[in-house]
Amino acid sequence: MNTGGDEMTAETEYETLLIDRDGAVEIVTINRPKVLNALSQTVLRELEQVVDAAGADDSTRVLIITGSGDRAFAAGADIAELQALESALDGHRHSHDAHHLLLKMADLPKPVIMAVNGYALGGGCELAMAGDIILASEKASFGQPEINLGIIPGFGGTFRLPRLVGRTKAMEMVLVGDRISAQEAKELGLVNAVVPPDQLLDLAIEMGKKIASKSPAAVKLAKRAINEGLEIDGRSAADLEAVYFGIAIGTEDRKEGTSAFLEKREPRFTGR
Ligand code: CO8
Repeated sequence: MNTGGDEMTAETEYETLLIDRDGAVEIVTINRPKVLNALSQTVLRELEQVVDAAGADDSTRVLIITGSGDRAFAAGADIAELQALESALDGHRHSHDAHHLLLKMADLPKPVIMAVNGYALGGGCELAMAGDIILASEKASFGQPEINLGIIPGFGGTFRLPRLVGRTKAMEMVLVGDRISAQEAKELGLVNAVVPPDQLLDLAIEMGKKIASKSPAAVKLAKRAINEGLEIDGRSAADLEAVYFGIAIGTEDRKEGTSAFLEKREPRFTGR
């Protein structure tokens, strides 16, 4: 792995996740390769812990989420756990709790880059779509195969997917349940870039470091403006953008960024 010269350091231990760090970029690997990194309740709970910790830690500026092994990012919710669910109420709670994690990720004032290294199916595809940037290996594939199990997507597939690829393709993916290739996902606007498998993490880290070098305040405001702006009408989004633009103008980082440009030097952003 190209670590850009910085030492990778191991951090807190989780049962289902591996954590590494490259400078201000934290790399989270879902580590259940025997079941293609299926998203058990433990995985979801631990991901939430990671997001909480990243939110509270100034030294983390970008999160990368990927899957262990060379086959899967995540092949969906853990089907053994789904099979054990007993009632509609159980199912509702399961989905509701999972949404809580993805909404936290959206609210995290730091970007999340999804490095999709293989199957991203069902909940795995939905987890990927909750990322701010989605990078895929040429071996990756995406799909919402829940229909084959007699259920529907419960982790954002019925509303994030149509917003990303349009109603027409989303309807097909959710009703037919077939997988699409990484290249097709790129053509649909579902992923930002497709690269050979051995370049995926390097690209994610390189992009993460580039973002980490910007003003954290501006990064946070930009992420919020885009996410919140997508959920409201255009006129309200323009108002919201003006508010966030004003906040950005009020930061020390704005003074530093504009001065550095005019003085023809690199900016030194502090997040204030
Ligand atoms: N859950 C549990 N175990 C799984 C899962 C899964 N989602 N996917 C694969 N596995 C296991 C298999 O059972 C198998 O275990 P074992 O070796 O013990 O038999 C192992 O992983 C390897 O899998 P396969 O032998 O099936 O590997 P193949 O190469 O033949 O096939 C596939 C790979 C195509 C990815 C295939 O495994 C597959 O179709 N997996 C299921 C995909 C799927 O249906 N995903 C959607 C699940 S439902 C969902 O995600 C709902 C989300 C909303 C819920 C909200 C709360 C979280």
